[in-house]
Amino acid sequence: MYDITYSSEVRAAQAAALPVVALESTIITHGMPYPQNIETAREVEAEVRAHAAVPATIAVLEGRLHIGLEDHELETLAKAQDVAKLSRADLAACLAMKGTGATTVAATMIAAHIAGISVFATGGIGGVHQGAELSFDVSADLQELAQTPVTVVAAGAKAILDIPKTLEVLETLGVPVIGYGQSEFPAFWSRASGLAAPLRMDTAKEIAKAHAMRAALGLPGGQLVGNPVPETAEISRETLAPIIEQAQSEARAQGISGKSVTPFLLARIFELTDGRSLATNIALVLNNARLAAQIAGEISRQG
Ligand code: PSU
Ligand code: MN
Repeated sequence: MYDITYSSEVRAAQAAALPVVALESTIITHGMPYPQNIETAREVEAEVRAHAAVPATIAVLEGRLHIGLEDHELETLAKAQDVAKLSRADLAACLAMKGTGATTVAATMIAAHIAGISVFATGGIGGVHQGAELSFDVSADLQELAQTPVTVVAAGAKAILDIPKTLEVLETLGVPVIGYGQSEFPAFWSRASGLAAPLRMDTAKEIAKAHAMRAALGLPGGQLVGNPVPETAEISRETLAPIIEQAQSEARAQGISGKSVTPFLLARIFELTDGRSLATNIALVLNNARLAAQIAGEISRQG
């Protein structure tokens, strides 16, 4: 029905039952500017390999679902303009119309599950936007965590979101939210959010066991692991608060809505921090790739 292409590396890993980590592509096309996006994508893949797993960056290229990209495909995607941003609602239509698109957390989870991949590393998940009580802007990432059995490693939720409401919705949806190595839920650029993580685990092994336990119980859905950004790369909440405030008021003034909100805010925060937010973003994605590789390794050992 649809065309699926595995990279040579992922195909070999799966044939040998080696651990594989899924990676999203929206962060490449909509989350970071060129050329830092391609440099980061390559570094993240290298980080997964350095921790005994194989990376599978996921995207739709000319109507084919790709599980793992060859380097030239990664490069093409990183340079492309006007690539579609694919969430759950968009994936089938993009394949049907032979389009090209980058997958968000939600669409990457769907594709990872189709490909039999249990663990996925990203930067931050989508969530409940500030002002959602009026705009109804709640990322499809949250619903996806409720229904697709993939463990997602993120540095928490971006401070551009309403983090308390995001945690409430995840609780309602029955999604386990795990603080890794700390009791607080991290806030992407900052280690602290001021909010407790509902669960805490200190090892990849525990996270892998909890992943398997949900399947054993017949529970659908995945887990969200909040892995705090390394201390050396973090930007404090106090520093960021006025910058986020400014970016948000500009978004409101310019009538930015829907899919454009997250990319707009990320780009403005990058400018307003003179690029510092990007350095932090890169550090936290690498940190998440490392932990995801360890979890994937534990899952395959517990097999
Ligand atoms: N994390 C980043 N940069 C990003 C995103 C996450 O560091 O660009 C993307 C992810 O793909 C996530 C999406 O799924 O933003 C959420 O978008 P929305 O709020 O429109 O659902
Ligand atoms: Mn949205």
